[in-house]
Formats: sequence, structure tokens, C-alpha cells
Amino acid sequence: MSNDVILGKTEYFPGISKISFEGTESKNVLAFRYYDENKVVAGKKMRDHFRFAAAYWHSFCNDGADPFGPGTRPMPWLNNSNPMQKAKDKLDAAFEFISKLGLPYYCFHDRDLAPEGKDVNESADNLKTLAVLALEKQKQSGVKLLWGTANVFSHPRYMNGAATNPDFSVVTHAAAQVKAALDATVYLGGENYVFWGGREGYFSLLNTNTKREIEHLATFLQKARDYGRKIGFKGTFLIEPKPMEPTKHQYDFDVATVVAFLNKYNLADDFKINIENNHATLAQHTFAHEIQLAADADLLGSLDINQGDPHNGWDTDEFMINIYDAVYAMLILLQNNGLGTGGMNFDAKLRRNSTDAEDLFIAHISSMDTLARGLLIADDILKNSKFLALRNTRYKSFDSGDGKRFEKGELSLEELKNLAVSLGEPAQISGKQEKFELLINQYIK
Ligand code: XLS
Ligand code: NI
Ligand code: NI
Repeated sequence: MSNDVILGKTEYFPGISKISFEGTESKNVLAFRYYDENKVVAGKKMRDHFRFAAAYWHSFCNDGADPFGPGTRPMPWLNNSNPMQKAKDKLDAAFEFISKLGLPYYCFHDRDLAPEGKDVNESADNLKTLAVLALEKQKQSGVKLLWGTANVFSHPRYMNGAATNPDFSVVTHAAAQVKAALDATVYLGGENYVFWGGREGYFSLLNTNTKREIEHLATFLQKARDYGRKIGFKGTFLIEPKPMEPTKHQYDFDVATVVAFLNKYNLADDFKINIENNHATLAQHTFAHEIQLAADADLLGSLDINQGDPHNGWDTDEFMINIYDAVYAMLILLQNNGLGTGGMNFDAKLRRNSTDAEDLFIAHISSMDTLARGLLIADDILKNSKFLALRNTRYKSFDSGDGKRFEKGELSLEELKNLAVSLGEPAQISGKQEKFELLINQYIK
């Protein structure tokens, strides 16, 4: 099952070979302790529960530069001054890393894979050239594309937005980019296509017509959907909510907002939601809250795996190591039958002062093991504890009789009033939160 290691002309991570599973006794930081890809849990191989993916932008493009200083991390694949050669070297580094780690998938923005050209057509050609090379790498390694997307937020032309830009000519450029990115995604057999609207929002209501902008976004997505289906895209379109950053207010604020938007604009048959932990916390929600709401709406698409820092507000995109987040997420996924065409993309970056080649491996291994451990714990809880029974008991008054008739919509408000009279004052029923919490901790081992 494991991918073969794929090296280019240069080996960019020398001294690191294929990462293997060694079990919980191992103290080797370059081995898996929990993630055993072929181990069957809850009827499915671990590999298929997670469908882990590398994020091209953080792992192969980001050298640690921040607004206060330049990059710190040596990334020899970014040294060539010719942008197309640089993109090819980057592809070599990416597939070396992905195949050594044994990730089954990767994700990219158009501009991660290939540089912008001098005009729309040259940019599309650059992407095509790199897609041909990427397909070769996919074939050699068995690695697949989880999703593609277009970066319509970095170039200065998008400073006022992409699909929601008040200037129509900018909207056309965003469309051109999305078209080329969809072409590349379909060519590479991508299983999903993502829209993250980093600049789809506003800084000031004073200069913004929100109604028109949101309608433009909907029309744009409908046209992208129609084009994708026309060229044979069978996968899932995904919207990735985030409440803010870089824009002060982003239209795709959180899962609840996106659910309403997809339903209002008839997009819910083709689109689902890509949920990112740090975006959830930016919106004052937990990761589990967002996953649960999407699952309830039948719109759970895929996950961007990372975590924020509890002590500051912004999108720090740290590697997820919080075991509670993993357990809560896996509890929902197990009850929801998994992620469908989605997967788990490591939308996370190394700290600026993590500068050794092995650090990128350690970060991914740590996060993969956290989720694998979360899966094992969640499976144990669901199979061997009273967790679900306890929760269901809270709702047992709706399982039969008048409660059931209410659920079916068979009781009028007057009938409900009469029942209140005959039932009298309800007995006090404890919510048992502390018992639920204790139960979860009993299974974390
Ligand atoms: C940024 C987003 C971005 C998307 C893809 O905060 O997470 O990386 O996942 O455009
Ligand atoms: Ni993010
Ligand atoms: Ni993301």
C-alpha cells in the first residue's frame, strides 16, 4: 500500500528514509507510534479514515518569512533564479517528502505549483506544464491529488477581492485563474476543488455593497461549478470558511453561514465544506462544533488540519497536537461514516525558528499520530462505553408518545399548552456534563 520513495536529481532530505510504524514503545521521533496505515479500525484501514494530504504552500513554498523578517529555513529547491526551473525543483522536493512520509495525497494552489506568467494565457500554460510533470510523479509514487485551488488573494490585483471585487475586470481575472486551476485539477484526477475566499469580504461597510458582492460570489461559484461539471469533474466542490484574516470580515464566516449560503444559492448538491481548526477558533467555535454542524447539514466535505494558539487570536497554523481536538473530531467522523471524497490536509506550518530538514517530518508525524491516537480512543469510546447511550437517554422523551408526535410536527401550539397543564412541572434532569468529561478521560490512554 505504501508509496514508493520518489527522488529527483537532487535528494533534498538526505539521511531520512521512508518513515515506518514502530508502535507505542518506540522513542524514535522519525517513526509512527500510532499511525499504522494498514491497521483496520472500525472496519476501515487507518489510511482510509484520514486520507492525509501535504499542503504544498506551507511545506514547500514557505521559508519562514514573516512581516518582521525574511525567511530562515534553507529550502534548496527554491534557489534557482528561473521561475519554471524553481517550480520543477520544488515538485521534486514535494514528492520526495510526500513519498518518504507515506502521505497518500497532496493539495495545491495554482501558484504553488507554477509561477504566474506575463499574462492570463502564459500563466495557464505554466500551470499546464507543471501539471504534466506532476501527473508523472503521481503515477510513479501512487500519490493522488486531494484538491486543487486557485490563489486569488496574493496578487495585488485582488486587493479589493476576487469574485466579490467591485471592479468587473478583476472578477474576470479570478475566473480565468479558477478555470485553469480546474483544468489542472481534473487533469490530475483531483477528488475535490476548494474555494477559500481570503479577500472575499470587506474592511469597511461604508465603501461596500455587501448584497451585490455576495450575489457575485454565488454567480461566480455557479459558473465555476458548471464549467467543472462540463469538463468532467466528478468530485466535490468545497468552500473553506474563515471569519477574518486577511480581510476584516469574510463572507464565508463559519460553517453555519456557509450552510445557509449554499442552500440559498442552490449550490448544496455540488458543494460541501472544508473545515479548518484554526479558522473555527478564529470564529469563536471549536473544531468539533464546526465538524458537527457540517455533518448535521450533510455538508461535511474535508478537513484542514492545524491548530491555533489559545493565547492569541490569529491564524498561527500550528501542527495539530491537541489530543482532545483529535478525539472529539474522530468521534463525529466515526458516527458520520468518514469524510467521503474529503481527507485531512496539513494546512500547518513550521515555526520560523524550526530550521532543520527533519523538522517538517517530525511535525507531520506528530500530527498524524495525534489523529491516529484520536481514532483509536474514539473507536474505543463508541464501542465500549456508555457515551452514546447516555446522550440518547437525554432525548428519550421524544422516542415515543406525544414527544414523538411533536417531532413529526403533529402537535399544535394549543395541544402543547394542554399537555403542559396535564404533565405539570417537569422533574429536574441533570445534564451530566462532568460525567461525560470524566468518561472521555477514562478512555484517553
Ligand atoms: C488560509 C487558508 C488557505 C486555504 C487554501 O487561511 O487556510 O490556506 O486552505 O486556500
Ligand atoms: Ni488557514
Ligand atoms: Ni486552509
